[in-house]
Amino acid sequence: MSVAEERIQEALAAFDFGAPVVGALRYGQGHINDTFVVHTQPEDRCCRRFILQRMSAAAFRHPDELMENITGVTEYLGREIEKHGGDRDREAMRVLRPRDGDATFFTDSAGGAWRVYPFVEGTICYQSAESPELFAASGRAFGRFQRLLGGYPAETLHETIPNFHNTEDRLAKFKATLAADPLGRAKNCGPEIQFVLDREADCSVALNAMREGKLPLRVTHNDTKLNNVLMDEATHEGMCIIDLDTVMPGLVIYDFGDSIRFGANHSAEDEQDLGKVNLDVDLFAVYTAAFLEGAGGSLTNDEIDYLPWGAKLMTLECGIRFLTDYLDGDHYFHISREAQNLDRCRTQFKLVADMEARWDELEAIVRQYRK
Ligand code: ADP
Ligand code: GN1
Ligand code: MG
Repeated sequence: MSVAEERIQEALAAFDFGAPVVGALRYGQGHINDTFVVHTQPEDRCCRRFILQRMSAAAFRHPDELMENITGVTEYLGREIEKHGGDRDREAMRVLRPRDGDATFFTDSAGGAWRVYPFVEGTICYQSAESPELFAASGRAFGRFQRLLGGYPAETLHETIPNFHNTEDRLAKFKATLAADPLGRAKNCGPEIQFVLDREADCSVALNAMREGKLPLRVTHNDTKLNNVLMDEATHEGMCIIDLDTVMPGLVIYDFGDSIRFGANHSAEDEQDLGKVNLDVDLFAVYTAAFLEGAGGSLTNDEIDYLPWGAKLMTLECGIRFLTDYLDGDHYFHISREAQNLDRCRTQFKLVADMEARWDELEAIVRQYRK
């Protein structure tokens, strides 16, 4: 997905970076937004960097509502962090507003919505859990994030992507796309389609538990991949949670589960050799301990019991979303090669199969933390 140079220049001109801009380069490995790092050169200091992002129009229909959520959440987090004696500028993001008016983002002449954050320096963004300690640090950070937002007025949050983790709805959208099969790609993925159809009942498990009152709605991040937490370069502790586009009311098992999906294995999300894609149960155990520590005892026993379901459902759901996007022509997740979304779907389903095979072990791990 290329972003025209003129649009980038237009966006750069809309913000006051406090010093001349010397360049803007594509940055990061996010699947959704178009991200650039902006280098500036102040006269008397060394280079300062910013993150410039064009928010995905395919994912987010209402950038104004999205940015209202993000300014509300970052300001709230900033106050909580200061209250606890933390460093507000490194532990929470800030939004840099455009120079004119009081908007929190800039709309270019083609309708693209752009925002800017100061770059959180002295941090590393990892794409895979290089050590159990690192994965644990991300778990503590996401658990703490959940706890810090415990008092946030959830009713003021907009639903930036309706039904984001409504797995029943994801299944229905998959079936509709499969029925239309707009590009005739269904013939390439018979086993993957069957894998989903065989797990139709699973798609309702968390939602049923919520409807029965077992799992409460909380303010959750909903996209807790390892590359959405910046780690302190010196201590390797989780420093700053980023990618707040999907902070919305949700179930805590979603945040736990999405981290397991992405991090409790040793392969890339789009690995083509499925022999390399295996659930690491030890990493599952490490993350469970760390997330619950970060969350500070705030989870109920029911929530703890459903943690393995969070892992399985986030992984199944993500695989369903990749498969749907593949069938639909790759409009949602950025791709850099043909059939990448099908490869991503296959890794997710391999992990789901592993979770099913080792279900008793996962349940035994979480059971230790019941109160
Ligand atoms: P996407 O929704 O496309 O994943 P993200 O908001 O996660 O977009 O940003 C993509 C990448 O940009 C991140 O994985 C991270 O490497 C980097 N990034 C985003 N915000 C910051 C920031 N404030 N400071 C440093 N790096 C950042
Ligand atoms: C997207 O934005 P990013 O790259 O952190 C997606 C997640 C998926 C993930 C799969 C807003 O996350 O839901 O789980 O890709 N984010 C959105 O890697 O759809
Ligand atoms: Mg991201």
